[in-house]
Amino acid sequence: MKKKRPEGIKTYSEPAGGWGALLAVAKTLKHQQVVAEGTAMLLKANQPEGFDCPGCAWPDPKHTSSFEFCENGAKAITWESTAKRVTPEFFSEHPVSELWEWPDHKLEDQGRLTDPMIYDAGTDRYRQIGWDEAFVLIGDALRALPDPNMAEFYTSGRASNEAAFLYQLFVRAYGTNNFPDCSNMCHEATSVGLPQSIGVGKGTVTLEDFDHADAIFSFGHNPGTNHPRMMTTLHDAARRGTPIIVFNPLKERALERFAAPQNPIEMATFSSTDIASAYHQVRAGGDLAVLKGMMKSIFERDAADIGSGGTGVLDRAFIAEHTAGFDELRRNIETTSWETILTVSGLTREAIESAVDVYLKAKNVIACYGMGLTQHLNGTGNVQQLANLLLLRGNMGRQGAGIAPIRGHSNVQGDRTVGITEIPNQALLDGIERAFGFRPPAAKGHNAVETMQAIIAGRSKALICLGGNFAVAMADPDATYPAIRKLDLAVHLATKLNRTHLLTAKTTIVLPVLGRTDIDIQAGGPQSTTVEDSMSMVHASRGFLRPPSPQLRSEPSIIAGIAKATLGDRYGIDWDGLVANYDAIRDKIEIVFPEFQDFNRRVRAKGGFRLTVAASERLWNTANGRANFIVSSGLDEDPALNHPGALVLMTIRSHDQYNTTVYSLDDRYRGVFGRRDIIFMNRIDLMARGLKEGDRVDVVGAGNAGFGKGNVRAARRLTAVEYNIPVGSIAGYYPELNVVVSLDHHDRKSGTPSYKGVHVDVRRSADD
Ligand SMILES: Nc1nc2c(c(=O)[nH]1)N[C@H]1C(S)=C(S)[C@@H](COP(=O)(O)OP(=O)(O)OC[C@H]3O[C@@H](n4cnc5c(=O)[nH]c(N)nc54)[C@H](O)[C@@H]3O)O[C@H]1N2
Ligand SMILES: Nc1nc2c(c(=O)[nH]1)N[C@H]1C(S)=C(S)[C@@H](COP(=O)(O)OP(=O)(O)OC[C@H]3O[C@@H](n4cnc5c(=O)[nH]c(N)nc54)[C@H](O)[C@@H]3O)O[C@H]1N2
Ligand SMILES: [Mo]
Repeated sequence: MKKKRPEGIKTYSEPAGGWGALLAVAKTLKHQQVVAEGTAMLLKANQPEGFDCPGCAWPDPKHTSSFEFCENGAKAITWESTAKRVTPEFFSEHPVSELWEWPDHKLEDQGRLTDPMIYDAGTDRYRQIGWDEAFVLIGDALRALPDPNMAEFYTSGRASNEAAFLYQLFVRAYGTNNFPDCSNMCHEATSVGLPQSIGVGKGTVTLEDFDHADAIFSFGHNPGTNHPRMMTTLHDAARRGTPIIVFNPLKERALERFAAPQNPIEMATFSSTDIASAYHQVRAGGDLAVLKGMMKSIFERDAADIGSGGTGVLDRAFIAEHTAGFDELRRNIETTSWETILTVSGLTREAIESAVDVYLKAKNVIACYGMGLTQHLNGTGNVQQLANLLLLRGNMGRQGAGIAPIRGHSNVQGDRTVGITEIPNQALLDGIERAFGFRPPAAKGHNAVETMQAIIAGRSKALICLGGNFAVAMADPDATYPAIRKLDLAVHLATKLNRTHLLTAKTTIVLPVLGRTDIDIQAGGPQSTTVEDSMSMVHASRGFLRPPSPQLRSEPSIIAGIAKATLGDRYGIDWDGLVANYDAIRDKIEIVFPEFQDFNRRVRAKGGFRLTVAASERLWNTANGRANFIVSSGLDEDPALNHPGALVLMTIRSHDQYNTTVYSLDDRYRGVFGRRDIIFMNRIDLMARGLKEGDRVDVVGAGNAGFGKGNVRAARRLTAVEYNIPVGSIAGYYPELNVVVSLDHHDRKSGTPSYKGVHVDVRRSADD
């Protein structure tokens, strides 16, 4: 007998991509009432002469000018180029307390912000304000703080290099390094882990390297949804017969099979290509065990080979010439038992050995990874163990081999490159002094978690956000929301309305910005901005849609306005001159960061240019000048060791969302339609709790004190969905589940919140 499934839950058996994707784009275009130009815009995306898609940070294939179809890129673009508007009239009709009750999806779906607005507590409404008046209020409030370190300056990774560079210049001239950043919640484990391992916090491969890889390993990322243009690369590799080994608790459809919308045969015949040659459903948080297991097997095979007269399976010449720490690593791996490795990973010995077979057979290996590795208590350790695995066979700094962190926001990597960091190094401080003649503060500032802690403690009194939806993206809203409401000043540069804007402080100002798709005209004429993708390629981007309102200003010009109102002519920085023509900003970037040498000329070349990544040339900018094998002790993410009986919750993205932006309530590939209030669980975990699919449940956070000790962190009345997921792991949607994540549940080394390793229990809802 066929079981009745909960409402909106189906089994989706189509491949990813294909006709389903084309249909989804058509729907989005209609829903957003995209202006006619918007459709033409889609055709320009990721073209050498076009603009950079705000959807993700995957690079564009060089030298091609054919339109690369991407369903979620299309959604990102149409979402921005919508014909819907949020006007002063909208705000006068809806008090903030009413808007607060709206779902996140509905808030953003109202369209583009058209005017600068200030919150009026008397009427509980936002009302229009002039730009200059807004700048003066912000400047006065910032100058009124007794210490610049009492202000926090958040950046979300859509900001261009030019905007981010001006922003960090302003903030450092103001006097602080408080730079919380979306990257702190994302690839911070990469930014902290890889510099220690290989001397650079970025990936070492280029797009071309994928053509030369003999095997591709994929850990914890979902490209069919989050980096759809990567599917072209994986699809090509799979068709060439390159093994693709996936480690992911969920069977993500695009990693199983994919129909390329630009492949006429697959489209006409409804066929598809298998992507993963082996798919290992590791337990959430089990990657450290997998990686240690693979290395353990490699050491065992190496010893056996040498024992029988061979030369071993390691790249000994590379290890001797380029690395340090090999013996310590081997000792650490030898002390880790197979029993622990298998329990924590949830995989069989055969599965791990089969992955090692592929790894050792391949001359050149690329390892890709995403949030499944970084957003864990041991995120930095995970990243470093992956680097160790590659270094054992010299899979770093040669063609067809290397490490590929798959970045999030389209310019999150670039923002970091041009100075958004709470820990400025000597070179950055010297560079700013060289370019602008002042010495910026050197003291470490706040990252995202530290920012929220300072706001909660009342130590910080102002928050300025260059984009994003900071409060919703962070953990523990029960603690952060009331704290943000106590600030003196909250300022948001934004394209669309979101919940963080509704957390009103003493003075709250929302400033509408031009998006990536909009034409940006300054005193010196139409401007382009630049971005850096996941593979360190820097290229120009120019929007060409008419802006949604004549009131909108560009991010650089707004930052300059705030800077002038705050700093006057401190240090003699010519803010107007910088904004008149962004070439002037790029000239300064080049002085501060010599790797941008000849920036304005090189960025005008077709396809842009690649920033040097020393590790790609086997130059190791580490303290000891070598690539380091780094030990990560224990397998301490085993939930049983921390909270007996706990389940491990991973908070993930649906197919129809962009971070906190929810395009629709569907998650097609996972068979979820019209809802997000669900939790994916294994049948065994359901049965163990006397539950079945369709039951209403509460997900209760374990916190630090363990369960039941006055802990009220919970997401209530979710519907349990029986799903193909390892026993002990459960999954639900970000950001709704951030209520169960505690703020101090983060990677000890990088501060990355452990969004994929939340210790929870699931209980039947009380009133059910
Ligand atoms: N359309 C769209 N594109 C996006 C985004 C978006 O929200 N929507 N967000 C952008 C941003 S900022 C980012 S950072 C990236 C995010 O891109 P991804 O890194 O793909 O992020 P997630 O969807 O959060 O999770 C990735 C995968 O990790 C798996 N996973 C969870 N826990 C574990 C684990 O412990 N081990 C392993 N091996 N796997 C695990 C999940 O099953 C899921 O498949 O995408 C960017 N691009
Ligand atoms: N539980 C859980 N939490 C997570 C994650 C997770 O996997 N699980 N992922 C984390 C990750 S990887 C990230 S990167 C963060 C994301 O955190 P954020 O980057 O802060 O969040 P977004 O949802 O991308 O921000 C959306 C808002 O950005 C604004 N915006 C869009 N385009 C522009 C633009 O061009 N300019 C400006 N100024 N504003 C713009 C719009 O107003 C929109 O409402 O969330 C993190 N939080
Ligand atoms: Mo991200």
